[in-house]
Amino acid sequence: MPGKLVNFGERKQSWVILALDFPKYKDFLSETYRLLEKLSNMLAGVKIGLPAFLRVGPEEIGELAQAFKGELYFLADLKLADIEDVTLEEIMLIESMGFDGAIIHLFPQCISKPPRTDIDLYGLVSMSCRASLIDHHFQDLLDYAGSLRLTGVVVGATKPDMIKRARERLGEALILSPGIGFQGAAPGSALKAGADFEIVGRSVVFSQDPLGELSRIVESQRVVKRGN
Ligand code: BMP
Repeated sequence: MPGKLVNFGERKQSWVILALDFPKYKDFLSETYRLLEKLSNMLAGVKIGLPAFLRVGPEEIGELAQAFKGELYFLADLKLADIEDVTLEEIMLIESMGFDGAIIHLFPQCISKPPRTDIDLYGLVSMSCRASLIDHHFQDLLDYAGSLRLTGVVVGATKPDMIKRARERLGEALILSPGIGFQGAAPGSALKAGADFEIVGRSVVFSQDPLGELSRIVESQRVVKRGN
């Protein structure tokens, strides 16, 4: 399982995870199927956020994940930041829905040992927004992520120095970086700083030409990859 996301990236030559958050459409689910069919050749994965989850519900999200199995990596971003037993229950339910991975927030530090699960876990250790309280404890959070032996971490693309520090501290762990496009970070910039995947939402989803916009982002990534 840990290599699954990496394999999708290599196969598609795209290191984009599309963030699906905003239930902008009247019929979010059927629009999402159409969008993913159009974009799937150029996406490594899809991140399902809480608004989308609340809009369509777990059953239909599970069906969406099943429909694109083998084509896209499905990552659940349900802002998990609870006591250990509750978080473990949430992870188990996310796994049973067919997701390949889940993001957990590490700042509560409630998880006492590496969670036993077959899905990949990514610990959020810094955010793309200000989040200065979290950043104040960045090194501790990196150490904590290391001790939990997670698949990877989430670090904002708007903070390239922190991506570099995460890479130094965590070696081979995957680094996922949101904040590309709409939040100001340039496509490819997080990869350049040492991230493995860039999470992109609104700049593609809200574009008049999502395929064109995604193609431009992927091309920037390929340029960075060729330079590495
Ligand atoms: P957008 O490209 O539309 O800004 O979306 C970014 C996505 O990444 C959203 O789903 C958001 O919840 C997520 N995200 C983020 O932007 N910053 C973080 O620090 C952590 C996130 O999960």
